[in-house]
Amino acid sequence: MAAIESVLKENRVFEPSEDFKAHANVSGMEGYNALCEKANQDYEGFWGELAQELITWKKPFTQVLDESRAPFYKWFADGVLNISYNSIDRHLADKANKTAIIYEKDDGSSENITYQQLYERVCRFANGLKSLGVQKGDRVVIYMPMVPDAVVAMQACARIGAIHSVVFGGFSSGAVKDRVQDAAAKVIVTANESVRGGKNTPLKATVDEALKDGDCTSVEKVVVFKRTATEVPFTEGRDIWWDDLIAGQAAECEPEWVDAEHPLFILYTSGSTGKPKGVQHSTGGYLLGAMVSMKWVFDYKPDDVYWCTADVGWITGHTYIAYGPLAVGATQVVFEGVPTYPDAGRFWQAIEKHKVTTFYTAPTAIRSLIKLGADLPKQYDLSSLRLLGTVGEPINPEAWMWYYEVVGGGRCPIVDTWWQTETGSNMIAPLPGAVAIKPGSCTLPLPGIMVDIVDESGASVDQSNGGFLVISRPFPSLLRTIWNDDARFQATYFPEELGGKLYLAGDSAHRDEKGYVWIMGRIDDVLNVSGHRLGTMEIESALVANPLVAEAAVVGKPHDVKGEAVVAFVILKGDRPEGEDAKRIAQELKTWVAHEIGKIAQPDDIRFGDNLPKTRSGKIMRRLLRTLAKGEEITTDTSTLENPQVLDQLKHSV
Ligand code: 6R9
Repeated sequence: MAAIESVLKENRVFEPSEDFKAHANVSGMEGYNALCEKANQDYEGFWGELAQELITWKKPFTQVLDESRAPFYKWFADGVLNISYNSIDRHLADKANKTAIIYEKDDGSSENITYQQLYERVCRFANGLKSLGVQKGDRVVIYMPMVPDAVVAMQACARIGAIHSVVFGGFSSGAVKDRVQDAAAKVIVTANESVRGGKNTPLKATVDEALKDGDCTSVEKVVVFKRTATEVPFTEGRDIWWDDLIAGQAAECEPEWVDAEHPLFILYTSGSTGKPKGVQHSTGGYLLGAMVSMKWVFDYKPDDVYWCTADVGWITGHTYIAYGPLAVGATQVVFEGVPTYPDAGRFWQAIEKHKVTTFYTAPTAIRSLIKLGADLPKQYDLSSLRLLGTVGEPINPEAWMWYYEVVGGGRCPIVDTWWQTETGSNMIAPLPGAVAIKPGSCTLPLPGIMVDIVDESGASVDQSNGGFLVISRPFPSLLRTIWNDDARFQATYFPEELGGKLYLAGDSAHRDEKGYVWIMGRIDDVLNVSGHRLGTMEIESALVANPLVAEAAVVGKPHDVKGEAVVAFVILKGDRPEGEDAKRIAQELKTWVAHEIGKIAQPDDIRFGDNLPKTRSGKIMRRLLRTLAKGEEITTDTSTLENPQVLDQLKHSV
């Protein structure tokens, strides 16, 4: 609770500077309030006008919002568009030679790609996909390193109306297999290897492993991008090199015009129960959310050099790399490497080199860079920066102040953006030329986003009381459903208990006297490790899938860099191991989880007991496990426990 308490006591306020305000896309609270007022008075008119202004439609829409099948909302449903056309083609008339992507490679070299070149690369690859038989509505899994070609692959899918499902390159073969099967993907796009931090990691081999049992019957082709010179085994008839696929393909490809509601992509994310959910996004509403936030939150200007450090495997990399910046015609950095290679000055060095104006990263990266080199930013010229952003988890005020003063020189507003895979784009974040910022608060909702904080019955709580964060009106970039699971979509996000009409975000929050939102944490069993969402259930299922394990419970404990670390309480089928045995098995289980899900899910701390603390009715007392994980004494009553003696065993990490 330490971080949260310090957040609660935070009372520093930073007003936008006159200079920033004067040039901002939304200027002053007058500007912000006017937009909110408009949204309040004519909600559909507000969104409809923005959609007309920002998106190029092949055929304009006549209806803004269709609520007839709530909560399966439709936006701009009879409008027809293509998001790749909106991201690239429409810029060619006046920006063909503008740099779209600055590819900052792992080794420190870089390469610029203009909008014209991006257009040709996307068209060639789109034609290549078509030549493999990929059609509108087919699913394509993209399992790629952070190279511009990952963006090319996503844009190419969008261009031909195929639905992409990007799987983060750090996920294991098990995760790839689950996602391929759930979406019944026809094609997988991967690379022989990724290059990060000077190290090569196989990707194609992981895909081979995911496909080796023959359970992924939907997959017809695997396209392999050659990132390194390393040869990889090919399966005859199935695998094809990217370069061979595009050889001879035309550099033009007529976009597939789709309805606004046509699914653009599926992105899997963790929930409290079961397997990861395939969050399904639309084309038109999603694009509008991405563009509006580029304009309002990132205050996009044509001469900006924008850099979002996320991986395209996460929603931030979708909205704020693959689509948003391109849709507004920005120049952006696409970074292949890691923040600490060759040293912890890498971000600052690249900001200096490319004269970055807008920099968007995660609190966990900031914390680790403070730890490794709080003085390093001073060695670089960061005067090009004008705006900073964070996303993924609450930022502690100490890290916020360092970011503000040392990186931003006290000159750059910080946009702390609260949103989710499901919301598609920023929901709560300061408009930097309008809203004064406070360290640790994501401040106020974007105009048109109706945020509330409610109790268990769905009633608004009094100001200053904590509660569930909800969004009370549908908005364009909201997920449309969970892939193949409408019932789970409805039950998870629009629960009957809250009346069935409120979008339940899964976070708790409270508001201060100015209405500023302070996120307190998840209300479900979802951990936030280095800004990545992990379901405790997923890790538990991975552990019990190991032949040695009888039962497992996973909780989070505070970690000064990662935010939260994974602690696993494990009961083996045999005797409780001790000494060297325990160490060996703990290591084995860590490796196992890395293999089942990916390294990011690997427990930091494993503890063995004869049993888990359970109530007499057999419920695991997670509250006690969380206390033990933190290394705190249990002071509450444990008399309802069936087996209090196990608490002592579970105190000790291996
Ligand atoms: C974009 C993204 C969503 C969860 C969300 C919340 C946490 C994200 C935050 C934040 C506090 C912020 N979260 N941004 N908490 N302040 N600015 O991260 O999507 O991976 O789906 O995670 O992350 O708990 O519910 P996703």
